[in-house]
Amino acid sequence: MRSKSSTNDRATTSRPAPGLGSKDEFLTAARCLEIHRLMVRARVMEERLIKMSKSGEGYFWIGGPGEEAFNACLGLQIKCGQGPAYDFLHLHYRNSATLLALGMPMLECVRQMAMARTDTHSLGRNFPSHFAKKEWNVVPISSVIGIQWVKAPGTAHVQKRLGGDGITIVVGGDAGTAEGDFSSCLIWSTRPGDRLPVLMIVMNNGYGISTAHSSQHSCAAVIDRAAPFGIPGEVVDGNDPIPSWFAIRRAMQHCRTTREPFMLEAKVSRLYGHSSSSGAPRAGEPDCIALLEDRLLNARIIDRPGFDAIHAEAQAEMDAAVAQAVREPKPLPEDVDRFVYAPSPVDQVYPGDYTGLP
Ligand SMILES: Cc1ncc(C[n+]2csc(CCOP(=O)(O)OP(=O)(O)O)c2C)c(N)n1
Repeated sequence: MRSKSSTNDRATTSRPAPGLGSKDEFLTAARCLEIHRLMVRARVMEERLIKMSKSGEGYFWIGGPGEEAFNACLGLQIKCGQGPAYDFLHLHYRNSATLLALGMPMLECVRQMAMARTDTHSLGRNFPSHFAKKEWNVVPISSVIGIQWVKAPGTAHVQKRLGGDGITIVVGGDAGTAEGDFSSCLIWSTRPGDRLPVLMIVMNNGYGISTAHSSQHSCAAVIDRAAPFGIPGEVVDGNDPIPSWFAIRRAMQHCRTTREPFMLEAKVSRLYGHSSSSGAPRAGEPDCIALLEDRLLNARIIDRPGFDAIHAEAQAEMDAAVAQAVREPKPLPEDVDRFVYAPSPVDQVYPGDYTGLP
């Protein structure tokens, strides 16, 4: 683990500290509060989504409580836009804080949970937090784990060929790295003469559903598996936004400037179990929001009423989003295969046969 942030955030005078962290890795108070607010919005949203899955306003929940610190820092540093000049995002189903950091309103996430036809990510037909957003290069998130790893070298290849500093960011859980797709990513990102600007991020929460990481992987860290390919890596405490911010910054900088891959492994908590299928009970793991709030209070950057206002604001946004999304229309039968297959010239040759095979 490279760095622990902060050494001594506690203000020694009655004046607020200018920020959190150490001399080498320091975030201003304004940046800390921006990250904190995003983390709170993501948490409030996810906790309500869990309730929706239990109340019949939705049917299944999976999401990112416990990954907010790292994911908010990731979203704030992405070069966001459409096309290869911008970063491509091959995310997983625990990245809601990243999307909020990019500017997504909660309503978009709630519409997917409520299976509303207004859901722009999947027309109300996919699981929650399975985002797809062309304008931000968010490649559709699949519930088939691992496949993002094998798609990532494709967008990175285009980015390398066209020039510019756009990079490809691929995110997955630790258990998913046991899939062959992860190895394919390592191999295709490091072909001789064609190494690619892929930032590989492994969110290590210690489990794949109920399989403990220690029972599956024989190496000490997932990044050790990148070393034989010459891919540098770093393990970071993903529950702490300060080292996370700087590890992401270094990793992005490496990929942007060298046009080569890098691997980051973030150690995070899984605060509500795997999904609603395991009941989504609260786990007794470290909570990144509580940890950050303690430090912000100690540094006198904000007081308790300040936190209350931030939580209330997030709650109000979520209440309004739920009230709206549950009233909106559901998909129609004819929506079932809309946007599933892109039109192609073969359609005219073999009308009605999507495979294009004779
Ligand atoms: C190809 C495939 N195999 C199995 C599953 C079932 N499955 C869904 S999530 C999951 C565990 C994923 O664990 P990890 O990659 O560590 O991510 P986490 O959910 O812990 O964030 C499994 C096995 C699946 N969706 N797709």
